[in-house]
Amino acid sequence: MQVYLNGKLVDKKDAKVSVFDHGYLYGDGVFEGIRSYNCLVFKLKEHIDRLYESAHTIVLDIPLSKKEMVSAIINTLKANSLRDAYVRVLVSRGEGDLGLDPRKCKGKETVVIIADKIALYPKKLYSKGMEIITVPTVRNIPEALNPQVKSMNYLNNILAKLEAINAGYEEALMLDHLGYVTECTGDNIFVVKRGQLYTPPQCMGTLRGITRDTVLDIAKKLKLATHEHVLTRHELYISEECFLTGTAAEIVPVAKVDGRRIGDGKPGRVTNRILRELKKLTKTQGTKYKL
Ligand code: PXG
Repeated sequence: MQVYLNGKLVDKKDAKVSVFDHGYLYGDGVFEGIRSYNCLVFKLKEHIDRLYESAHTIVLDIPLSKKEMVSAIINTLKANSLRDAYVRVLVSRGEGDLGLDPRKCKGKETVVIIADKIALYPKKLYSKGMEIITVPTVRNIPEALNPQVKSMNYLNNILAKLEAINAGYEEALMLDHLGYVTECTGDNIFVVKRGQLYTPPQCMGTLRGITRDTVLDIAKKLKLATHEHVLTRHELYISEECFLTGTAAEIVPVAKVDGRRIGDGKPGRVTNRILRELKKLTKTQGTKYKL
């Protein structure tokens, strides 16, 4: 495997970063997870824009222009001869000293691009639906660490994931500090009620997922009404269908929330319809590259 590290493609065993990198010391950095399908990188511009927006908010200079970042991603995919891949782009503050002061890292930002085969949830989850559970750890509030910033500090999500796993579930539903639904640990959440789609607004402490936006676009194309609306767990429990969205997972049907069966407990008609449309898009849209 070839890994992009600060302008060079190096062998996986040589892809090493300093222990003094503030990404390692403090989780001080940003990242993106991107997918390619049959040599088409899906929503590449959107992912790059979000990466640079996250970096802007944490005052991190990415030492590549957006155009150079696109080339670096494509070159990493080519170097690994990957048609279908999951790409992880990471930009950290770089090497500093044992102190928080980010000025010490100025000009030493670390850029890493890893392209690998994609590991999805087990196939059975897609046909049977996932059971999720609300966890005690609340989603970071935007005033503290805004979930819109896809930072390298994912402890909030990891703590929630641990709580779900400890309870015997694959995925956690995270609420905000007022008890409203935000998202799962690496996926946005949707419900269907009377044939209409509902998802929490981005100001609720949810990441504005690129798959989420794609699903909203698909729904509009299918003439389904969409609402970015505050949701409580009650709205989830009484929904006809529920599903999660994310770049890695695509669309995962949810069969039960906190032990309450959703609809008839099977992937619903609207969910399947949207999934079919998403698959069509990933086959036909994207930034093309040649191996
Ligand atoms: N919410 C959160 C908190 C995320 O991290 C999504 C929603 C979905 O966004 P996109 O743009 O992908 O539709 C994400 C992103 C993993 C993993 O290993 C998943 C994400 C990020 C990092 C790791 O499952 N998903």
